[in-house]
Amino acid sequence: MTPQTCILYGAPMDSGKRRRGCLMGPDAYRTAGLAEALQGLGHRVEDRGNVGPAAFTPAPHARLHALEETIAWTTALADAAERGLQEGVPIFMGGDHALALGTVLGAMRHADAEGRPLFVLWLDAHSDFHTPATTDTGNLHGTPLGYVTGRPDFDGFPAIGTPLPQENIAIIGLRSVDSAERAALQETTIQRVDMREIDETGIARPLARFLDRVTAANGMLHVSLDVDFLDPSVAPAVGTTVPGGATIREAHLVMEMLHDSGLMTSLDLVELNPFLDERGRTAQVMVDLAASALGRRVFDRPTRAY
Ligand code: HAR
Ligand code: MN
Ligand code: MN
Ligand code: MN
Repeated sequence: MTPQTCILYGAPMDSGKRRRGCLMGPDAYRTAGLAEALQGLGHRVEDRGNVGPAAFTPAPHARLHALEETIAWTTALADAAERGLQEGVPIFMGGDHALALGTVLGAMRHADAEGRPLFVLWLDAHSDFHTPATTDTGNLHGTPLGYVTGRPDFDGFPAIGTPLPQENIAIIGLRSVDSAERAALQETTIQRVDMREIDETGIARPLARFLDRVTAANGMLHVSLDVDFLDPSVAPAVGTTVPGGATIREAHLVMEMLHDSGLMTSLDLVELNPFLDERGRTAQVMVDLAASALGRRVFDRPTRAY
């Protein structure tokens, strides 16, 4: 296995939705031993501490929750991702999924500078394809894929430059898509893999199809892993549980295939809400999944039993 430089950033962002607790995520990942697990695989690991939002003035908005704070985080996290990618594989310990507004933007800037295309793998029950105008909850964690693909109405957010091409995105694990998102998604070339397809064909086939496209394009690959990709029975610590999610083995297979592909250049671990966890088991599962993406084999000892 090729040793890599893993750069950990805490992103205690909690502004992407109303239910609080994701700000405890970075501490839970540190407590569960993420750095040690990656070090144990032979990687060089640096924990750069926590990122914080750029300066902002809170201004109540009629529909959108914590808009100004979310914009401020987006600015700061885009910078962190862009810098981290220059030095290694940045791993963002979230924080809610709104953090991907920034991390994907930073990855887009980096890929642009490298003259390589960026691909995004979104592992999630949800499509997170809203715009600030279409979200019915006002929770901006439901919007990052809308933002990076250049959908309208992201007023006040950093300009994205050239949008991420739809065909460079795969969403795997879908089972909760709002009607406005569904209508918009149907007009796109985003590869959408729902739980039914996973049940019918297995998870490896659609993932391999996507990874082959990344390889063919010599692309960089940002992976965004939402806790609710997993079934709530194995990953209860998330505010937006949806039954019928990926099993531990399906999730590990995805991570193992990512490692075998050698394609992943950055990673988000998002939506962990330690306030909702049971004796740290969800944090532990997420640490094990991250370790699998970085080379842990299935016959290796898990970080801790769960
Ligand atoms: N679609 C719903 C909404 O907009 C739920 C979004 C949940 N998004 C999270 N989890 N990032 O994926 O509120
Ligand atoms: Mn999400
Ligand atoms: Mn989700
Ligand atoms: Mn393997």
